[in-house]
Amino acid sequence: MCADLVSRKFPSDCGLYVLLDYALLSGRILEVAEQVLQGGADIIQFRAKSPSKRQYYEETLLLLDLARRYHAPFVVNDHLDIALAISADGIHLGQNDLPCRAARLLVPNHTFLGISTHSVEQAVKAAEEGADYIAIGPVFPTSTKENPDPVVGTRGVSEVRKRIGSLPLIAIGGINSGNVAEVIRAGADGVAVASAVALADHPESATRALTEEITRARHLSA
Ligand code: 3NM
Repeated sequence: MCADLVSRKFPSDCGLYVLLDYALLSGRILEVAEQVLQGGADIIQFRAKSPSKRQYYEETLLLLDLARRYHAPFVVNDHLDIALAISADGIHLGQNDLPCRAARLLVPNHTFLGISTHSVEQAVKAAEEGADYIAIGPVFPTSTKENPDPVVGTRGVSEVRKRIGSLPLIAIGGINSGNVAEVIRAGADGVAVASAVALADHPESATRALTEEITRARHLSA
């Protein structure tokens, strides 16, 4: 266990982290972003694999402005240059992006750096290389990510929790209001969701239902 690995900047009380996925939401991103912020999402991230960098940048500016109005941290996925250019609150990188150690040299102190991991080994490495939070997944099967890694289950969440001390741990992949409690009980500080809100008839109510479940599960595990 690495008890000294404590994040300096990531909001450690983050329960619900919403991924605004371009492919799921195309054309509705701003509308749904506002609904999830009204529903109590703690953090929003813009995730887009297809648009050009310029398009990503333009969308990002609009989302940043919205997030600022709700005082919610805004995270850029993959594009470190865009995160720096717009002074995003955080940058999130995957296993095929710039390694954590290299990104750490470029990311300013006031910007938090999150890393997607899919095994205990990757999570420990990211923690040792200076990640401010770790995302572990997929916890359950997901259709949102192309070619997802094998599911790690709630057991994977517990194993990572034991190895990274108090560094914030965000679980991701197939999480919804029906299974979020077991993920929190397994040791995640919070969860990241895409389809559970993007595909809901009422994204705001779906967000609220998730945050309520997270609060309940935290009280029961305390
Ligand atoms: N990353 P949903 S799973 C973007 O395992 C992403 O790192 C994952 O979407 C990982 O909540 C995933 O719809 C998809 O399952 C999350």
